[in-house]
Amino acid sequence: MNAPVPLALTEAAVMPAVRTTCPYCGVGCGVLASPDGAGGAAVAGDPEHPANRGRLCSKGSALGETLGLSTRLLTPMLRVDGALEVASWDAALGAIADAFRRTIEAHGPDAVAIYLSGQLLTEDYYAANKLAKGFLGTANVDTNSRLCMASSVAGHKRAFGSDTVPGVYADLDEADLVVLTGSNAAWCHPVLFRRLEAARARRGTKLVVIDPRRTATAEEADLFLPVAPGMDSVLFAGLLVHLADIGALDDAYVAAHTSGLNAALAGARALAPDLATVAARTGVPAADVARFYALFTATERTVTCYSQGVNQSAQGTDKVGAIINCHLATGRIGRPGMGPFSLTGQPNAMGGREVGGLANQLAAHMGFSPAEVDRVRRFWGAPNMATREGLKAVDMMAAVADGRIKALWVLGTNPAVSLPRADGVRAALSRLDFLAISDNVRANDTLACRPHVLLPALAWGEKDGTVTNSERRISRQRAFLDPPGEAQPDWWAMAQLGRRLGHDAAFGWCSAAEVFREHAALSAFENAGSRDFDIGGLAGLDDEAFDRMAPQQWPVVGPALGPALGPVRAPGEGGEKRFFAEGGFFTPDRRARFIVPADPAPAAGTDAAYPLRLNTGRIRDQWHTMTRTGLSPRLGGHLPAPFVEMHPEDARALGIAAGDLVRLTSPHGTAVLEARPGEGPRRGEVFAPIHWSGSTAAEARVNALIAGATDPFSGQPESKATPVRAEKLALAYRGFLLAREALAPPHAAWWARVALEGGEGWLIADEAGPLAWRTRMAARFGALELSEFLDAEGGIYRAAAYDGEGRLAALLSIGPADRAPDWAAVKELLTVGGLDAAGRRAALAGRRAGAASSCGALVCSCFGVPADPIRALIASEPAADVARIGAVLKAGTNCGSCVPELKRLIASAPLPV
Ligand SMILES: Nc1nc2c(c(=O)[nH]1)N[C@H]1C(S)=C(S)[C@@H](COP(=O)(O)OP(=O)(O)OC[C@H]3O[C@@H](n4cnc5c(=O)[nH]c(N)nc54)[C@H](O)[C@@H]3O)O[C@H]1N2
Ligand SMILES: Nc1nc2c(c(=O)[nH]1)N[C@H]1C(S)=C(S)[C@@H](COP(=O)(O)OP(=O)(O)OC[C@H]3O[C@@H](n4cnc5c(=O)[nH]c(N)nc54)[C@H](O)[C@@H]3O)O[C@H]1N2
Ligand code: SF4
Ligand SMILES: [Mo]
Repeated sequence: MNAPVPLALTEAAVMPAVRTTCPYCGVGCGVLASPDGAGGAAVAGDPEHPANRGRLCSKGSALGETLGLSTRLLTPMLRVDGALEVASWDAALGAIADAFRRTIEAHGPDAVAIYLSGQLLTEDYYAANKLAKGFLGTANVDTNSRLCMASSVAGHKRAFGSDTVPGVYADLDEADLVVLTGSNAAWCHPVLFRRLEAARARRGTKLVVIDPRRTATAEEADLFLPVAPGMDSVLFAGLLVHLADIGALDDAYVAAHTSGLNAALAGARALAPDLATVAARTGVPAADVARFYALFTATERTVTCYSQGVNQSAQGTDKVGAIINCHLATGRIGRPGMGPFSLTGQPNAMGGREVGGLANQLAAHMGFSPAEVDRVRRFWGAPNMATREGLKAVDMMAAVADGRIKALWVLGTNPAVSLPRADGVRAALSRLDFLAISDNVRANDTLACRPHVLLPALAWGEKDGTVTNSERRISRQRAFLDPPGEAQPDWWAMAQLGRRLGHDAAFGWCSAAEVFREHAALSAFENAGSRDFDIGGLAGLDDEAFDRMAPQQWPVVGPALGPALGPVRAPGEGGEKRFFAEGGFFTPDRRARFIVPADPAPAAGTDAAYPLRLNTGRIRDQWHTMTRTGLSPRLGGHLPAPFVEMHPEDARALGIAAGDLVRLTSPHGTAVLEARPGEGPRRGEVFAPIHWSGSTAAEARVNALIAGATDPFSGQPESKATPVRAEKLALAYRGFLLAREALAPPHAAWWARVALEGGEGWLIADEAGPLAWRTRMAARFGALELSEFLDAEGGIYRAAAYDGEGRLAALLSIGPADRAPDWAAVKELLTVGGLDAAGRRAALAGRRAGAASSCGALVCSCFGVPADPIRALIASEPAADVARIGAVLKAGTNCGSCVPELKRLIASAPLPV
C-alpha cells in the first residue's frame, strides 16, 4: 500500500497521486505521481515536501516521459555459449552464488567485489553491504559515490570526526552571503538554486561563485571568481590568513570547540602569504579576491556550498578542509544561515554513506576499528566480518584489470562510461571471470562488457524504500506502477543471494520496511550519542507507519516515534536540525580539527603535446549516461549533440569554428565532439559534458580521456583537470537521419543520437558522400517507398522513405560539412500522419510544409519554447524582462531552470537604436 494523496493536480490526473521522491539529484524533491493506468503517470512537485515545496526542475518535470518499458530489462539473463539467454531468477541467482562461492574458495573473499550506486535505495545499499562485509567477508564494496562525494566524506571526517553535513537548506533562506564553489547549482541543483534566488530577491543575499568556467550559475553571481583549476585551497587558505590578520576570528568558539588552529594558520600562510600570491596562483584579479575576503569577513550569515569542482580533484579533501577551516575559525557553523555545505549529487548519495556503501566505511557511520567491527559483527550475527577497508573504485578497477578481483557484481551504475580510463575499464570488465549486472535497461556500455548474468531491477516508480538528500532528510520513494516483467527490487536480489549462501536468518526480510527497521536499529545500537547518524527513533515503525512516513531529517533519536507519524511540517515552521553550533564534534576529544592543506597542483601538467586542460561536468537537461533523460525529446532539445566548449581565442588559434567536429586526445584515449566556442572557459581550458556514451554517440565518452589520479585521503579521481590536445576533425559530409522506428546506429564515421517526438534522430558526419549514402539508404529502406534528391556535384543527397500509410518512416539529408543541413526544421515530420505531394516535396527539401523553418535551440524545456520567439519578443519589446517573457511565452515560469538563459538572451539583445 502506498500513501495515496487525494489531490486532483492536473487535468490528466485520474488516479490518486502517490507521494514519492525525484530519482535525480540530491536536492531530493518531493513528487506527486498520478498514474494514468496505462503504465505512465503525470508528475508534479509535492507542495508539502520541505525540499522543494511544489517546484520541480526540467528533469523532474519530464519524469513522465521516461517511464516507458521500451528500453527496459524485464527478465534475468544468463550467458550460455557466449550469448545471453532469458533465464529464471532461480538460475540467475544460482549462477551468482556458484561463482561467488567458487571464487572465494579458490582465491579468498577479496577476489569478489560489489560496485554500487547512489541511485540505489538505502535498503538496497544496506543489503549489499551486509552481505559483503558481514557474510562474504570482503570490504570490496564501493560505489559511484567514490567519483562523487568521497572527498566531502573524507573532509568531514578529518575535520569533524564524522561524515556530518552540519547545515540545512533553510540556511540558504537565512544567509546574507552564499558562496558557491565548484558548483553549477543553476543546472545541477536547480530547485535549490531557485530557492536561493527567491531568498536573494527577498533579502538581498549576496552570491559569490568560484569556478574556472563562467557557468549559468556564475552569470547570476554578484561576484564571480574564475579560479585556476585546483586552486581553491589557496583561495580559502588566503581567506583564513585574512580573517586572522584582521582579527575576525571567533576566539571563543575556536578555544572551546576546536584544535589545531595555529598549525593550520602557519600552513595557510605558507600557501597564501598575501593577496598578491593568492591572485597569482588562482588567476583571480587581486581586487576581486579582496572583495570576496571583505564580503566573507563582514557577513556573519555565510554559507559556503560546494560540489564536484571541489570533490573531483587530486586535492579534493584538502579543498574541503580549507573551506571548513574558515567556517570553524569564525564559529559560523550549525547556526541559521551559516556553515559549510556539501551539495550531494545523486538522490541517495547520503543514504549510501549512512549504510557504509564506501569500501572504507563499515555501516551506520562506523569504520573499521576493532571495536566497531566487533559491534557490527554482534549486531548482524556475522560469521565472516571484513576487518579492514576494501578497495576504492579506481583501485577496484585496477584489481579487476590485473586479475586480483575475479567476480564482480555491478548494480545501478554504468562504470564503462563514468570511471576514468573508461576504455581500460571496458576492456577489464569484459575479461572478468564472472560479471553480474543489475540494471533497469537492457543496453548500456557496461551491459556490453560480456556479463555472465543480468538481473532486472525495479526502476523509479516501481521500487519502494528510502533516499536521503543533501540536508540529511530521509524521504520515501513509493511505487505507483506495477512491477513490469520479472523485475525485482535490488535488496531482494541481495537477500536471495544471502540465503543461497546459507544465511537464511540474516537475509530473511520480506519487505523494504523490514530492511529499513534493521538499518535504523543498527544506527542506534550502542550509540548513546557517540555517532552522529542515529535514526533509532524510526526503528520501531510498523509497515503502515513506514508507508506513511513523512520526510525526516536525521538524527531521529529513539525511541520516541512521534515525529515520524506527524504531519509534514509546513514550510517556514522550522524544526530543522543542525550540528555543531555548540561544538560536540565526533572526534575523541569532541573538538573539531583544523587541517593544513598541502600545496595544491593538478595531478598532471599541460605541455606541448597536451596543451589544454579538460574540465568535465553536467548540462542542464541530461542525467549522467542518459539511460533515462535520453528518452525524453523535450530534454534532448536543449543541447542535442555532445560538445566541447572552448575559449574563442583557443578555437581561433586551432582553426576551429562553431559546430566543427573536434578530436580531443589525451594519453589515455580520444573523443570527438562538436565545438562550441564561448566565453565560458578560461583560456587554455576546455569543457565537455559527461553524458554521451557508446550507446548515444560514436566517440564521445569523455572518461576515455581521463587519467583518474586520485586524492590521497578520499581516493576520489580527478575528473576535471586532464591535459588534452584538440584538433579539428575535417569530415567532408554532415547531415542527419530521422526515423520513426528505433534503428541501429547509422554507418557513419561520427554520429550522435537524439530523442525525438515520434522517433529518433541521428546527427552524422562522414567521409563518404552522396553515392555511398544512396546505397546505404537503399539497403536499409529499399523495402519502403523511397523518394530521393541527388546533386552529386554539389555533394547533396536527400532521401525520404514512406510507409504503407504514406507517413514519413525515415528522412536522410547529407551535404558538404560547411553547409550541414538543419534537422530541427523537419523533426516534427515524425509526428504527423501521411504527407501529401506538397508535404513530400517540402520534406525532401528539408522543410516542413506550412511551418516556419528552424526556430533555434530549445530554451525552456518545460513549455518547449525555443530561442527565436524569445528573441522576437525582446526585439519588439526592448523593456521585456524575465517576468514579461514568462507572461507572454510561459518560458521560465515552471521550474525556472532556464531563467539564466532568458537573462542571457535579454542581455545579448541588440540595443534599440
Ligand atoms: N542536470 C544534471 N544535474 C545533476 C546531475 C546530472 O547528471 N545532470 N548529476 C547530479 C550529480 S550525481 C552530481 S555529483 C551533481 C554535480 O553538481 P556540480 O558539481 O554542480 O556539477 P559539475 O558540472 O560536475 O561541476 C561543477 C563545476 O565545477 C567546476 N570546476 C571544475 N574544476 C574546478 C575547480 O578546480 N575549482 C572550482 N571551484 N570549480 C571547478 C566546473 O567548471 C563545473 O562548473 O549534479 C547532480 N545534478
Ligand atoms: N569525467 C567525469 N566523470 C564522472 C563525473 C564527472 O563529473 N566527470 N561525475 C561522476 C559522478 S559525480 C557520478 S555520480 C557518476 C555517475 O555515473 P553512473 O552512475 O555510471 O551513471 P548513470 O547513468 O546514472 O548509471 C546508472 C545506471 O543504473 C541504472 N539504474 C538506475 N536506477 C537503478 C536501480 O534502482 N537499480 C539498478 N539495479 N539499476 C538502476 C541505470 O539504468 C543506469 O544504467 O559519474 C562520475 N563520472
Ligand atoms: S532539483 Fe530537479 S533533478 Fe533535483 S531532485 Fe529536484 S526535480 Fe529532481
Ligand atoms: Mo555524482
